Amino acid sequence: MNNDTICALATANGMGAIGIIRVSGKDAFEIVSKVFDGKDLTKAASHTVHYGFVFEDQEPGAESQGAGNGMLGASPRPTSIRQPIDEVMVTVFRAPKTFTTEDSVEISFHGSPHIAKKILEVLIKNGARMAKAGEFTMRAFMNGRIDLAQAESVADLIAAENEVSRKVALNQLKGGISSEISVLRNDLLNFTSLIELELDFAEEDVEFADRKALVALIENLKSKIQNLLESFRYGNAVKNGVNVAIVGKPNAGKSTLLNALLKEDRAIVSDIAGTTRDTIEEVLHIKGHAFRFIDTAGLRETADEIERIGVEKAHEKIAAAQILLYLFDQQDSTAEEVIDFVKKVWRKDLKIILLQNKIDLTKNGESVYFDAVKSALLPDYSTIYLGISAKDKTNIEILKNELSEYIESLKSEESSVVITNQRHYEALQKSLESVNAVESAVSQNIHTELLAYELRNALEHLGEISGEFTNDEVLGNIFSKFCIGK
Ligand SMILES: Nc1nc2c(ncn2[C@@H]2O[C@H](COP(=O)(O)OP(=O)(O)OP(=O)(O)O)[C@@H](O)[C@H]2O)c(=O)[nH]1
Ligand SMILES: [Mg+2]
Repeated sequence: MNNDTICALATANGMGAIGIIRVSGKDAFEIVSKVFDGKDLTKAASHTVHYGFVFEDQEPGAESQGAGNGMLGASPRPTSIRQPIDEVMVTVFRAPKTFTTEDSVEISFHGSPHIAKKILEVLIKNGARMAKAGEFTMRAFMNGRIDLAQAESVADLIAAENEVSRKVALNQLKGGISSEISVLRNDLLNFTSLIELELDFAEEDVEFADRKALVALIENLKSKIQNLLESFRYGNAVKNGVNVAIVGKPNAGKSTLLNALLKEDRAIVSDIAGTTRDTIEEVLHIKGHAFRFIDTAGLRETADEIERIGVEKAHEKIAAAQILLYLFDQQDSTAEEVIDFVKKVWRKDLKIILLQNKIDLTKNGESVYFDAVKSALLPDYSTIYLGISAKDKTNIEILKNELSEYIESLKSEESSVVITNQRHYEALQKSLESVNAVESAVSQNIHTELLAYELRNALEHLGEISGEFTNDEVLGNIFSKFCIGK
């Protein structure tokens, strides 16, 4: 990796009180000093801030339309004129205690996109180059300041839109996942070294690695990896939000419920069956978790082509949901219909909440099918049953509590570390597969060479998460998703 000097706007592109341009690389101080009239930055102490102006060199005549340019052939070519671009504060960070571990400078200017563009131009003219997406963070990783999982958490932290995802990303940035994985890897590494030592003494038929202890370690590894894998259901919900599909027959009150949850008239409500055609999605944060509520077309057989497409879409939304709110109205549905529906869409990873709507119309707000439905579905189909009135907003808060409690219940009790990243999840799955392969290699007393091979595989997959084993394609893929300046 080259260590040329890179620059980019670090703040959001747009107007603001202050904008910040980051410069990093071996010539950072020299390049910025060339365009800065304040202190000589090459002599400035680390972590100090300096006031001054950033200048650009303007060609003479650039403003006076070139009048008289070159007329007196004998006179020397006039030198360019320095013009201030903006009044700035410049912060100096000396290697190695910087984000990238390289010499770095941050220029704080008045937050105008035009000024940002001009400052970047003079930096580039003086030897810096525009940073690629994620290049600052990539340098931090390449220079060993953070591992790959931590680098990825920088992106997650910036993207965090609620409390829980912020906390999880921060924990990852502090090295939570990396340290959990490295403990697992180290144990495995010790064994691998012993097994490889056996290979060196192959003729002597010795056993350095205690097979019984290896089996115990494998058991331990398996359960720890499984815990991490399980945490992904929660982690994914934290990072990407939870899809909650609102489904039911036409007129059940789905759109009324969406509006009640959002506390605004988002979807059209009418007593004409088949009002909602397209799906309507809105995100609502409940107790620090993001829920994506999806109102769908009422489920029924229909000759109307557009409505039929809507019903098809509703089925797709059920397939992609983590939580299903099935709304029914006792005037229009039987307990059998509700039970049949649950059995039809049942999946292990789908939480079904049965909502009997319009309890304002039943006697004493009774949940009429509760007993019948519960006894028919338990114990195999675990559901929640709740009577609500979407119109009167009765029990809507209870529903919200049920939703956030369900998400909290996905949290693993075994491990405080939460996997939120699809790449980590896949690496853990591969690790588990190879640990299983090690296990069967040991139990079948397979040749040491093969055992060593399986062990190395497991080590590699575990090492993928922190970036100990990786390739340029994977790195390119990760960092290209960052924005420029990160
Ligand atoms: N009494 C009463 N009426 C309700 C309640 N919820 C909805 N309604 C009425 O039921 C009718 C249908 O409501 P919608 O919210 O449009 O129903 P939907 O399930 O979205 O219907 P489609 O979009 O056609 O599938 C409207 O007249 C609502 O006012 C409720 O809790 N109580
Ligand atoms: Mg509707």
